[in-house]
Amino acid sequence: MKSQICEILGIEYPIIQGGMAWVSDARLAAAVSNAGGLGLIAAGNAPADWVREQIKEAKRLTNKPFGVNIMLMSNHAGDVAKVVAEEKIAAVTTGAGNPGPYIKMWKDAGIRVFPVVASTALARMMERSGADAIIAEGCESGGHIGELTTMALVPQVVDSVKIPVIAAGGIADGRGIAAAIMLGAAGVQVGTRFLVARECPVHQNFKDRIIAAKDIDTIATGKRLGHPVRSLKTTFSREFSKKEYDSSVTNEELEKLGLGALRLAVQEGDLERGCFMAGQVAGMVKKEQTCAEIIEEMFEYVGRVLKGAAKWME
Ligand code: TUI
Repeated sequence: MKSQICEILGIEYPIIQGGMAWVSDARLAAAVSNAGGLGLIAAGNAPADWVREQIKEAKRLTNKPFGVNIMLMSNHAGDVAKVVAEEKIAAVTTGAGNPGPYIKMWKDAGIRVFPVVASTALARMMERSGADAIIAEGCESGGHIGELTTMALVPQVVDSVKIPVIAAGGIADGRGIAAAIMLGAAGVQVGTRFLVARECPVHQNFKDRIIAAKDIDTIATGKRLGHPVRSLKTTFSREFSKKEYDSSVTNEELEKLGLGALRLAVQEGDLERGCFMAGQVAGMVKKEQTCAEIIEEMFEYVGRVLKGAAKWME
């Protein structure tokens, strides 16, 4: 299956691995790229030196294109932006902000730029700033989320820009990819399913929780702080949610509660105090597989679904 995204990036399948802070390192990124997708190292809140090391490690582990995801709320975002330009990686994706000020520097370095947006306004602004494609991310996603669902957002972004659109949020199997194509997307971004990839370095408790999750087992918290985050329902997220509706708890106290909770989930597997960011499709993710198995299974199914779609026109 070829799309404009495959041509732009020189990859085999139009699938980008979601940039997951604390999770997506060189090992996961290289495994996804070696399997024919675009793997990403997530910079998250990490300092620029860590990102440089991971890029060098990924270059050792794969000769296929890979990228870096930059979380723009990070204090290190500016330094990381420079490092990726110096290292001349294939692509940059950005999240949780407006990457406008960095786009020219990345384009001058020959890097493809794919901003993640949650609205048509930012999508249009990014196209004007020189983005190569837009990742339209619905609120089914894990982690930091916008307001609209993938079903509502993707076709509206497709109608707003001329560059290719990649659908993100709520996609875990071939049916999701086929649906994204029907909405006008040229590719997909997948996070949650890669969380349980064999090559994914998260704590086993994190994988076990994803595999055990049911449809209604995620919750969005942090709306009051202006940055809603979707994670699995756990002691931490239930407690956070309760405090969010308690007017005697200050915003500072809430912010403090959230600090470090993602690292505790990813590295320590802390079931009490960890924040296990995951998308609504966690309930569809049933087993640990290699990145190659995940990608091949997803695209084999897309072919079958799309061929079967013609029956509706008989
Ligand atoms: O960025 C993400 N997902 C993330 S980032 C992250 S790390 C984090 N940890 C704690 C609190 C907050 C974040 C975990 N998950 N997805 C991409 C995404 N970007 N979704 C929505 C947006 C977005 C939202 C508003 C992009 C731009 C935007 O507008 C900014 C502006 O200035 O207009």
